[in-house]
Amino acid sequence: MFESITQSLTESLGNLMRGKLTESNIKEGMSKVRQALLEADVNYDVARDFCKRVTEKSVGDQVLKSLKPGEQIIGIVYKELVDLMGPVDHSIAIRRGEVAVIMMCGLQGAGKTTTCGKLARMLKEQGHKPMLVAADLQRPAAIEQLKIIGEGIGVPVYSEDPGQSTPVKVCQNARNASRQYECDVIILDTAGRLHIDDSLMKELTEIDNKLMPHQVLLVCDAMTGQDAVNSAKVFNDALELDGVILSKLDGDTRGGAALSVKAVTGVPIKYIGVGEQMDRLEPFHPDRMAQRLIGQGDLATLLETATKVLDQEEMARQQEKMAAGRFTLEDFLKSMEQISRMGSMKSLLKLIPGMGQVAQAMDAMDGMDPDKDVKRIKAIIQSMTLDERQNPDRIDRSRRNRIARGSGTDPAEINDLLKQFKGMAGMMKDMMGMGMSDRLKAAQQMQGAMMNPNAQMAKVKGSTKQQTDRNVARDKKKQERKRAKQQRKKNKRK
Ligand SMILES: Nc1nc2c(ncn2[C@@H]2O[C@H](COP(=O)(O)OP(=O)(O)O)[C@@H](O)[C@H]2O)c(=O)[nH]1
Ligand SMILES: [Mg+2]
Repeated sequence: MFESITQSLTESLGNLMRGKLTESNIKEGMSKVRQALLEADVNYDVARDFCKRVTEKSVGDQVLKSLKPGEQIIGIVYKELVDLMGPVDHSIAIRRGEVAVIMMCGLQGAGKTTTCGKLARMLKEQGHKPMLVAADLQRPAAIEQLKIIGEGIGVPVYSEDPGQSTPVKVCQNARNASRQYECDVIILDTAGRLHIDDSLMKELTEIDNKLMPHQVLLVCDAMTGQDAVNSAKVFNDALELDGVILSKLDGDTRGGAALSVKAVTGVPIKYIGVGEQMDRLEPFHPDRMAQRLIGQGDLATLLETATKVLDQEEMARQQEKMAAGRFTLEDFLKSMEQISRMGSMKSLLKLIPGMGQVAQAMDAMDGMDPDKDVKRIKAIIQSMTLDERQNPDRIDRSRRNRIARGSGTDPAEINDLLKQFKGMAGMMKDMMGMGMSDRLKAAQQMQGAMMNPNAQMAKVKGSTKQQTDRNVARDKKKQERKRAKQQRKKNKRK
């Protein structure tokens, strides 16, 4: 998400961090920031005002004479970015004994119907009983699409024969019917048009006036950049929006819409759509987004995704196996599958502070693709029998050739994987074997090393080196024993 603006913002801020800061080079730096914003399709006035504010706050004596002026300026940019996109109130007030009405609107193809489903799924997970309402009578297929979505997430869908009804009637009848189903929130999937026109606005204001929705949310396609912002403005004038949901942020969007919507319309982005599947809706957090934009990653989202999508029981089982030294290639495959549920390796890297540039560098280099490696390793393990996955020592040359053929790889690659896996399993066992306090110490050391790479790295390196030395020694001993055994067998035969 937002690769190029993140890169250019990080670069221009990085330049400010180096060298002596004066009023004139701050201004020069800010004009680069402004250019980066414009290239990301941020609204012209928004970009200009943003840089003006940052410059005003940065050139004062307080900043320039401070100990670390560069860092102060990054702090100012961060805070201004947060203010530009926020604040956001994600709550959707649903009172007991009352049916809350959420009205979705937007242009055709923006993602309304999909987002209705995502929102219903999210509310259901929060313990509510949502109902979807097919209020788009423009396209016959729209009702069918909503029904399929409702079935998939286990949420009832209210619809009427489009020839016999009107959108307003459908919505009113749905509200009455929702009591029968004991639903506490209904989500109206309204019609869109390719462009804003009077008939659309008339239809929507009528629903708005009759139903008095608790929330009117506009779904905007992030890929359309400033067009999305302009349409948000028109919709807001007619309907007084409570929030915007920016869809398709998983695509190759430049980010201009996300950065301008709030400033231009005064309406905050509440949620973002990051994929076609029903679980791809996230609350929008301006602080996390700002952190990401200035190249600081987003660990909060990473941890949230991890607790949401990883199977905690399975992870605990695997941890036990690691500790007991019974972690097999089968388990390795399972844990890789778990991690890929969180997204691609590259997208995960970008969430880790400081790793965004690494992911970008990988993009620039041929043959550096962690996702390809994962795919290859998966293919290799999948070409093994269950017995081989659990007892990799049984993989001899002929089995290795078979696995290589099955996975479209080279026998040498299988060898490498088996060797790496052996080393890794040993290291994991050592880690798990450490007491809680030792593990904490190791983690602290690692953290210290990250904050101050030169001072602490030696220690951490030392400890992993000790472990590898131990592993090498152990492997050597094992091999010697094996050789001695084979020799004894030979001697017997003679
Ligand atoms: N990649 C991606 N596609 C989306 C997202 N939201 C919706 N879509 C796709 O956009 C297309 C139009 O969506 P739809 O809900 O039918 O739009 P509507 O006309 O506004 O109801 C569909 O192919 C959706 O799968 C999203 O967040 N990411
Ligand atoms: Mg639709």
